Amino acid sequence: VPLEETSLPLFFGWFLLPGIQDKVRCTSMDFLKTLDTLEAFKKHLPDFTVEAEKEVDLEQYFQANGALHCTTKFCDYGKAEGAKEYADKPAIKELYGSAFELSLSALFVTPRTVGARVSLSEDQLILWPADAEKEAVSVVPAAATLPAGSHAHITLGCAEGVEPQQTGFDLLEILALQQEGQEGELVEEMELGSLAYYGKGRWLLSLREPVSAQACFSSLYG
Ligand code: 2AM
Repeated sequence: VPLEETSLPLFFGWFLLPGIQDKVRCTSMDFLKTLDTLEAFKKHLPDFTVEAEKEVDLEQYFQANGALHCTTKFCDYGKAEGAKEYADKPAIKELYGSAFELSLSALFVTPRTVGARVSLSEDQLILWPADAEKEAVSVVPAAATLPAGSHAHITLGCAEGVEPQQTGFDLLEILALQQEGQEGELVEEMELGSLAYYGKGRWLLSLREPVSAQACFSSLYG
């Protein structure tokens, strides 16, 4: 393979620093541990999994994958559309290796993924690809009408056989429902925040106190 084809990373993104990774994993585990004991969750279990009679241990159900990060641009070593244009942007080069504070504003769970919503600041949106939401349109049509940055997330775990890419689609689906005016069914005020149900096994916990996560803007060659 010629060098010019391998000089771009698998993806660019914000990588959470080790201490905060542990904290976010613990928060997510606490949430999963509580969620699967709630009567409301048990009531909607058939929406969550086809094996209706069984209980679900959510901590076992999802598999963690690698260092926690928020992908900005998936480059696939240069094969992804717009990869080179993104890597060549002055802001990307300037801010490469810089520290940021990401704001994690919600946790969500679906039968496929568990993730954290990242609410990007103006400064952080500079690193966000202009077409990030539009790229998801084939999977989530309403994504085209969502504000820039809506897709920003951290994958915390995937069900067996599910690709991490799914996490962002699951988030966009929930945000699209909210934009249509569906508030979700408020299920419970939890210690961490308010829990709402959006049907089809989709749960969103809006954090009372957003988690502030230190992260380094960098890339992974994988
Ligand atoms: P994620 O950002 O939702 O977690 C390496 O596979 C990383 O790139 C993962 O973090 C993954 O999903 C993301 N990723 C994989 N394929 C992708 C794609 N086609 N588009 C956008 N992101 C992708």
